[in-house]
Amino acid sequence: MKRAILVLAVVVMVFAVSAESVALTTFNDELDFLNATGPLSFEGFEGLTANNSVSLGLITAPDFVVTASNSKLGIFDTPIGGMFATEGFQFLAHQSGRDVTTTFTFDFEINSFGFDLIDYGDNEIGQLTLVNDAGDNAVVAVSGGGHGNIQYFGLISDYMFTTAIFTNTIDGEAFGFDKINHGVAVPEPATLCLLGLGAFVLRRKR
Ligand SMILES: [Ca+2]
Ligand SMILES: [Ca+2]
Ligand SMILES: [Ca+2]
Repeated sequence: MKRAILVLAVVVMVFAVSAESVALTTFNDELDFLNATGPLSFEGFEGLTANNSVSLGLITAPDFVVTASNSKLGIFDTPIGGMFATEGFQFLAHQSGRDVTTTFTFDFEINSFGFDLIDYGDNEIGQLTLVNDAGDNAVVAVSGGGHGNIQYFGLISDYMFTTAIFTNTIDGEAFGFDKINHGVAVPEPATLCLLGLGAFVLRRKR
């Protein structure tokens, strides 16, 4: 009976810590993001076949697929229109447009997703937003960056998701992705500490 009460107490403590955090944490620095998540899977598009044309509706990477509502995706191994690889030689490009979506669908549930966004918003006024199937919403980038700009965006959700949908509001806007980090972030240190304390108390009581 005492043990059951202890378990309940630990669960309540962990829940109290979780309830304080927001549903979504975003990052604009890759190092900050990776420090928060711990090791993640990486995709830099180096193993995919470069078609050097924005003519594809579907791109398949080892852990995810990317689709576009206007079917203007491509894998490039050479810079084009201010877009270029930020790792290796290859990157994913999307010749987007107003209200066009770019969708990443992962093969496994994840809670962490980060990437370099290249040459977004150098055309006209607008923004790029993201929603996922955990119900999170975020503004990924707004216009104003110069030709060839690089912006980092990372998010850690409190919930697991498999789909992330980007919506762009700028006419004729092309942008690229590289250095995709994705996977499951390790629990926060405070939560780990409480779980460890709970296990310790239970062991002592046995
Ligand atoms: Ca690359
Ligand atoms: Ca450009
Ligand atoms: Ca652009």
